[in-house]
Amino acid sequence: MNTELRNSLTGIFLESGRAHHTAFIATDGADPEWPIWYAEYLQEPLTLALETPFTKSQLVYCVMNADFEHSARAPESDWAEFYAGQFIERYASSPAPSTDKLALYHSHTCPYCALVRTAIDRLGLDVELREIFEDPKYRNELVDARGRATVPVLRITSPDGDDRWMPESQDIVRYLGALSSRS
Ligand SMILES: N[C@@H](CCC(=O)N[C@@H](CS)C(=O)NCC(=O)O)C(=O)O
Repeated sequence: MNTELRNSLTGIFLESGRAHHTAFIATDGADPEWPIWYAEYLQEPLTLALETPFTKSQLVYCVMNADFEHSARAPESDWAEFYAGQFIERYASSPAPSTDKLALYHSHTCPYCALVRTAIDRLGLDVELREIFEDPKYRNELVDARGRATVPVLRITSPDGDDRWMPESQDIVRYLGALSSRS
């Protein structure tokens, strides 16, 4: 993975943490509206680093989601490094996309999944569809990897067998759009 970008994002998150602590020194860092503060602070540096025009509301959602994933999946790990990984997974361009294998974990009844399937059809991409209620094996794979069965999730498998699991219909559609415009 792109080490330079990872280090740069980790630095941005660490710096934001320090700035937040300074701003809320009187309450020892306590701030019930912390996602709003971070969204404001991070908008410019993340937009520049990831070349993605983030809105503040998108960042509120993203930092809350990164926080949730950090607590659920890797509470012992360094939060700034974890957030950097999350943002790279979702927003950085991925190398050699045409050699990655794509599989969508989805369900027929989920409207968010329908949005992704429509995008796949429109873009004419080769994505294997894995219905989690038709085949319990797929549901189990998803729960093993992500700790929950929320769909849609795009599984991106690199030629050397490394997996990335991308949740969120909008992120998936954006990612697929970027893939198809590069091919
Ligand atoms: N914000 C998510 C929403 C995904 C979502 O809510 N999926 C529902 C089905 S439509 C689900 O999997 N719910 C069951 C669960 O979370 O375990 C997205 O846009 O992908």
